[in-house]
Amino acid sequence: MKAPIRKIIHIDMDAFYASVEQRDNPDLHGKAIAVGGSEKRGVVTTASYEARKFGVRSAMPGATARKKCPHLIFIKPRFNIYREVSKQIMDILSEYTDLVEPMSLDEAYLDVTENKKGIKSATIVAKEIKQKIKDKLKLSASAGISINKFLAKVASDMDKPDGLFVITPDKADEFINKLPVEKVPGIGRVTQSKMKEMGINTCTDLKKYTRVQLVQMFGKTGGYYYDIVHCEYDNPVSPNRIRKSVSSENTFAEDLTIKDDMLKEIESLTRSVADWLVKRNVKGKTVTLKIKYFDFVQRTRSKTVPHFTNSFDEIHEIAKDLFYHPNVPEKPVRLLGVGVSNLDIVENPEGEDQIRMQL
Ligand code: TTP
Ligand code: MG
Repeated sequence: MKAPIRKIIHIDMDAFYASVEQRDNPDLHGKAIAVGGSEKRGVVTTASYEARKFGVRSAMPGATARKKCPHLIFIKPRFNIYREVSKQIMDILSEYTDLVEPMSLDEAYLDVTENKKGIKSATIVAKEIKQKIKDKLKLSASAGISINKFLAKVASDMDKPDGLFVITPDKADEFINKLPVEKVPGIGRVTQSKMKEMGINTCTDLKKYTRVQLVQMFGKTGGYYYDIVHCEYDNPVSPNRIRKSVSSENTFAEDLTIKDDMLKEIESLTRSVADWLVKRNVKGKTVTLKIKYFDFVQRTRSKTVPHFTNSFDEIHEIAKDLFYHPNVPEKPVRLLGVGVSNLDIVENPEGEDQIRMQL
């Protein structure tokens, strides 16, 4: 018997940190605010929708944000509060199903094919959830509803803020065909520009390649691209997965032979790992550098520090130290990777215990 089509919901809070701040301080209602630092090295974690109108964005340096929006109000983040609110959100989701997979503080997947309330329509479940979040927490969420996690996530972003967007099974193919690659979760900026160079702009363009070709072109993630564009992606919603590490690695089109190029690469890999950690307010104790040489010989070396960190500078220093390890052979390098493990929280990854970011 064919398995029933799954009903997956992706919930993502609107301007999460900023909305919590506006909720808790009526003076901030309707105002352009940024959560984060305005000082020299400060970064915006997120901005209220009022501030986004001026071009203020997540990960933007505070000084740039101030220039774009001179009346912007900067608020210091209160991570403990966001964690608490996150727990309350996840509790609401758990009223409907135990198949809840939190992806970060403000985002989760639910499989409501079978649900605790016996509601047939996933759209009705999503509406109820949004209303509960509004009533109980005075916050707004966007929901995406579809047949797999990939489409549900894309859908939740279609109608933000306070959105509700459904991609029904019969419309899935048509939707995927039109989807530009920059909207596909997991296709980062570097891959996007690689795809653009190859004339791949939409998922229809990706469909022109076989699975084997995509794997040859993009490594293991090529298989994921194949699955999502052909609607064969069916990674289940998996509660209680523990994320043990985060890493970022890159295989080069041509082996690197110049030390400076390797160091530049290590810097950019460290940047994406540190960004990931900072975005989620997660820290780790162990930094690992992975090097694969042209002859496929692989070395990994790690260093553990006594305290938790997610500082780019600190992780970068350690990664460079590991690179300068006296026994590192001087041979052309085909792959470099930087990872951080021994994390201070339990998180739910997409897929394996170890998540690898796409560069
Ligand atoms: P997002 O869901 O990406 O953003 P958001 O909820 O603020 O806004 P949207 O309505 O577009 O969903 O991230 C959730 C929270 O994670 C966000 O409120 C703050 C934090 N965050 C960072 O700290 N750094 C970042 O670069 C991003 C993107 C988010
Ligand atoms: Mg959000």
